[in-house]
Amino acid sequence: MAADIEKRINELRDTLNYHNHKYYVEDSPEITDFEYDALLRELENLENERPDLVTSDSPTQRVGGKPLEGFDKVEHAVQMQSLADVFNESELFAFDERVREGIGSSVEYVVEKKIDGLSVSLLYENGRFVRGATRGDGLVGEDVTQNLKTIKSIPMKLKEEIPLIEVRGEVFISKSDFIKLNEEQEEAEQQLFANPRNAAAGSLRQLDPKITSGRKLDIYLFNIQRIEGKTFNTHSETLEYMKSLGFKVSPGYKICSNIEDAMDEINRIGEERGELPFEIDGAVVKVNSLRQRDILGSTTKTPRWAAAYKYPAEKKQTVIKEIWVNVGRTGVLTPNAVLEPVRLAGTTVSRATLHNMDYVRDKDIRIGDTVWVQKAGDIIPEVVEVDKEKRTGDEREFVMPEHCPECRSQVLREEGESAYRCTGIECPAQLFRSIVHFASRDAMNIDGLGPAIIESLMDNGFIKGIADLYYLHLRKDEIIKMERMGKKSTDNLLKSIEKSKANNIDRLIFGFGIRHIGLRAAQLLSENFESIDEISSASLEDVVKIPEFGEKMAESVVVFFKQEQTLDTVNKLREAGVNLKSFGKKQIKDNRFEGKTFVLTGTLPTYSRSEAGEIVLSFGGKVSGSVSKKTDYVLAGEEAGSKLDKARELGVKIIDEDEFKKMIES
Ligand code: 0OX
Repeated sequence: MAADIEKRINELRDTLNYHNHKYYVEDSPEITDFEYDALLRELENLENERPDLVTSDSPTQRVGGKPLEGFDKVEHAVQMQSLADVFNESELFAFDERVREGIGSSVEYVVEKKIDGLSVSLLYENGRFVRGATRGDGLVGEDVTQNLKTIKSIPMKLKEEIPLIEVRGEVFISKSDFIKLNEEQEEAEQQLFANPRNAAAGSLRQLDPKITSGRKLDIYLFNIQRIEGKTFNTHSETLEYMKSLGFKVSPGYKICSNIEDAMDEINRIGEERGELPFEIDGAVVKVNSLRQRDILGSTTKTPRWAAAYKYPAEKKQTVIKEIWVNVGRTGVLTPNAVLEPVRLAGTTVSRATLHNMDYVRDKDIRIGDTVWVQKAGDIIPEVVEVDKEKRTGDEREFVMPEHCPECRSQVLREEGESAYRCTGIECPAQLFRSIVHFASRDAMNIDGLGPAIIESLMDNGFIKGIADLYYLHLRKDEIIKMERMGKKSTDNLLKSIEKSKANNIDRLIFGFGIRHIGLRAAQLLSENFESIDEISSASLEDVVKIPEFGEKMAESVVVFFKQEQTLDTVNKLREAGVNLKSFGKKQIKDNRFEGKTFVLTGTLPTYSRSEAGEIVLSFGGKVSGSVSKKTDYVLAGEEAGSKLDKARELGVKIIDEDEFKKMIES
């Protein structure tokens, strides 16, 4: 029986490795994701029964490592050299002359695409992946093994059990996954990545492998750094050998019999560049013969047998027909140029971002201008320069609208910020996000109202603003008929909505998603005013008086409650019977947390963050939104992100919910 389990585990690992290779390396899957998942689950179950049989290269071990404190340093056994750049044909021909002079005969070259990502080395012992490292300065890099394991095209086990091989490649993210990732970053109000290379680097250098695992990283291998027990004559032989071991190798490399052929291939790649699914920052020309490479040798940093040909970023001229404003899901207004369509780096471009108002002003971009456009990181078209010589005098200056083009609410620009934001609580551009936030645990805590249901309710036209949630009971029959709903779920949903009517107003204020008003600020507003109506009619001076409140926060509150949409929403909430009166000041139980500051991050097992925050306050402590040296405790739950990293960096005490419970129960 025990032997049977072991046999089945090995069988499953081989099968999973085979299908993994088919899917991620060869791009020709033979089974469905569903079938793959079933096999993986079977393996997981067997490994749970026999934890002694779990090996680090098992397909189940790709994600699951714990967040690291930091990366270990790795000294590279073979230096990871960089490449000397050439920028045009004559520089390439000069490189070829130096090569031929060094060798004394003609040479064959290999031309590869230069993938724009992050260079890494992968070490295998007896056919098993044992360690991966970033290039660093070429001599010492960082150990990112856990993160590399999450990249499915990296084999954990090679097709041949050779004693030792170390290969080099480039980790990258495809253009389409880069765009998706930035959309997600925007959604989470996180910093956007400037280009796919930064996205790949940022993802690989995450201390928490779960974050890396959620990013769609891929790899192309292009060099054997060292190997035991095998020799080769040419670079192309090494590439083919790497392929036979199961690696995903530099795509479409070409052997060229002289530099003219190499130049033709470089030009061809330059033309198809825009159409490629991944970003390249040039082409690499390498001497094919390994013996000739040895003769040529290296300078301190770069090999004499290779060169990187850098393409100029393609730029085209066109005319700005109009400038219109896009309202993002976070309410930020972005000016966009509507262009006379122009073919650029593989696509027809008719829109280009102007980033923000500062950019428009600095470059003096006007409607009707003839401009140069380029693709930022070769993907997102942007206006880079105005051709002022072509001005006729008919150009018009662009002015940011004072009211949101989507919902007509006031647009607000805060001091020191370049972003203009819509302040409308019912702005359709922000609605989905607003409702998800309104229903969340720390806000109105409406059980059963998750993103999928919110989306269906919106698609069916049942909610156009948050107040509509409190009128959903009138449409009960229609909701029951919605996909995946039914009577029981509808009853439960309506019950949770009904229950939330009795919440204190701190939850409601936080739920409104007013800029700069987090949990603590919402609580302070509820403690310092008797009702939503009183906050609504408060002046800037009244609000700024609240201890801990700054100008920015106060202005944000006052502007928000001045909006017609806000008053309208508040009235609808009142008519629906939602509590708009404050429960008053929180009672302090005892002062055990006096002088102590807590930061709450991640999802806790039983408390919501606002519940935990209320407990801290009730014991006289303070809750802060950011970690600093002054923080005493970071209470961290699942998927705690940068705050946890910062706490580790600063050596702040980190506690989990159990420890927290002990502190409050004692
Ligand atoms: C790439 C790439 C980078 C190997 C030895 C010297 C330079 N980004 O795609 N580097 C190299 O070659 C290294 N080849 C490539 N294809």
